[in-house]
Amino acid sequence: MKYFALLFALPSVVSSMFIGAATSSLQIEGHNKGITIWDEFVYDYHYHPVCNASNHFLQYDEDFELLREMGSKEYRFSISWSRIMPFRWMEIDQEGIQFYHNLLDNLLAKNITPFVTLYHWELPHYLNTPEINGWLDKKIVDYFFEYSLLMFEEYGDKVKYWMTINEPLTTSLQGYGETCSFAPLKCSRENQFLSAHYQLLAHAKVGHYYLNHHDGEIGLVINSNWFEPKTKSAIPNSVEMMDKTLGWFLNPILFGSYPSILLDDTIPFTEQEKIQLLNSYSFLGINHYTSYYIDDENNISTDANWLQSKANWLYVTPFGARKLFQYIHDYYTTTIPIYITECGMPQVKDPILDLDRVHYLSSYLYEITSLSYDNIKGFFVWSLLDNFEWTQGYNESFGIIHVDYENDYERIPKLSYYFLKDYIQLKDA
Ligand code: PNW
Repeated sequence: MKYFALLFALPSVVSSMFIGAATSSLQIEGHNKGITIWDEFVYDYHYHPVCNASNHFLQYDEDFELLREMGSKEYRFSISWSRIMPFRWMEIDQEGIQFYHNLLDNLLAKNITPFVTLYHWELPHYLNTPEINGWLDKKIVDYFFEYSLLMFEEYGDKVKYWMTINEPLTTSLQGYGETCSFAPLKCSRENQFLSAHYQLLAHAKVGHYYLNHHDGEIGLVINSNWFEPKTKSAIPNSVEMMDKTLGWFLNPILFGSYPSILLDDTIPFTEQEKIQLLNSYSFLGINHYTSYYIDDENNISTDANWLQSKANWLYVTPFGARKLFQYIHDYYTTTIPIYITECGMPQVKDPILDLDRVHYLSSYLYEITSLSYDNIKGFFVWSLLDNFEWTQGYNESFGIIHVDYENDYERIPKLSYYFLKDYIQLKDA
């Protein structure tokens, strides 16, 4: 199948930015070991259980074969802390260790470079107890550090690109703060800022250590929407909103301090913490999905003309992708390497001929590459497979490959998969 017609609108294929695909452990693997805070959460609040997710645990070879056939040479996935130590702290499960060796060996044999996230939200339940209070407890910084050292030792020869923590903003807002809808649902204003603080310290300690002791790259994965000022006079509100979201996590690692708008709510970093933060990364991971308007009264709104996705928070707003990366470039005047670690959408209806997703990906790629920034090195589509979308269970599919949950988890590539295949082929030609 060929869809070259779609590519006429895409001079962006001359960009050197690579196209990869991303997933996370809990969302695709299945056959989990141990209990995570998400298993407890979906049970307690009657959300859909994780079950065997996309059955990737058994079908990874087929999945990576599809990725290879698409032409991708980069793949982002995460290690499940709870598969490594399912039941007790430092009680290591050899089967779990071996599973990730198998994944890595399989990828490397297919010439695919692994980008590995150490933490993508599935905290083992024994680290969220009255004794160790998850991301609200300073002890978590050392737990995360020791777990990470073990991962570097075990997989360091095979992995040269690491990411510490996925979307600390989402964890702090949705798991511990004002949006209050995700595990572990321990929400208060104080917890919102405390959980962010410890995630930043955990990232800093691990990133700083890695860069001093290992030969490879490491970064934090920060998610950011774009807030478009509705009028010229709303620009300061837009900047303030960007500071409160992107800046909450980006300022600490770039400058060693929180943005000034957050100083009343946050704990200052010590000198030693600052040094660690400033030397904790060699690239930035940015997850970007959507944009909103912000007006003079700080109201957030959307536009009736924006194409909607199945997720109530996600609109198709390609202009915002360009503006976000322009903003990072101009406001932070940074040219450190950036990987777009997630970008994608769930269609309202999700047929195999997923034209909305093709539109989303082609327009976002066009806008991003039109900037011609050399430091934007790669783009990982979210996601390789349909998967477990947290509180939405299996109802919101982000995959470029359909998973038939009723029919032995059969994989069927969607049109967007072939679109990316052609896109990569044309780029590499
Ligand atoms: C990210 N929001 O989560 C996660 O990294 C993925 O695991 C997830 O599947 C993907 O994006 C799609 O949702 C987000 O409400 C969840 O703004 C919610 C939001 C943003 C990102």
